[in-house]
Amino acid sequence: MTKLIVATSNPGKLREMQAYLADSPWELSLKPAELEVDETGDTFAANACLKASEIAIAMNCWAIADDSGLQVDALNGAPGIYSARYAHSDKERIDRILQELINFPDPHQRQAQFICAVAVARPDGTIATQAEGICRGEILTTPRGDDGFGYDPIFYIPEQQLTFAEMPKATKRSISHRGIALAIVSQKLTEIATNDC
Ligand code: ITT
Repeated sequence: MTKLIVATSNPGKLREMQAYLADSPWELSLKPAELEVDETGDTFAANACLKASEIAIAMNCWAIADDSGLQVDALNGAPGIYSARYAHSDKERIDRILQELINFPDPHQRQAQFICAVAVARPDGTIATQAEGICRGEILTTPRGDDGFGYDPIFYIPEQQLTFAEMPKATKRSISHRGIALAIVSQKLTEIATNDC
């Protein structure tokens, strides 16, 4: 089994990525906490490639990274690539979004989407494969649910009548931005493990 470093410091993401990749023919290993990458890209894809590449080179190993975030239509796509830097804690980030949407009370004014870009880098830092997933929903006026992480308690999926923080993990996995991106990448990872490693 070839080792694949999961290049994230976000425990919520890590849990989800491990679940998606549980059956893959790769031995997953977490990046050391002290290895941090500056997210200087101006797109989710650029930042995912940057994180995967830099960690791969630093550890001389295959690496997978995810750059993701929330885009709210009424806020012209904010917080977008700044989702992690929008405030200091998950609660403060949620409070800021709710405050900024205070003049948009109707669900149709509160449309939003999560985006996830995933990239896999070879030990020399070149990108072997990448994919993007999008999941559309609405921002609630108050948080609901205790599961998940980040903005999950305010992201509501009308078809399920549940927020990401209320739905079973398997449901989030099947419809989420990360699930869509990782479904594509994990198929590629199986091919790479068979042909290139
Ligand atoms: P790494 O860069 O170390 O992976 P990070 O938390 O800094 O961790 P990002 O820069 O990609 O990751 O920021 C993503 C932000 O969007 C962060 O605030 C997450 O909590 C949030 N986010 C991403 N996916 C999410 C999801 O499925 N549910 C809720 N919030 C999510």
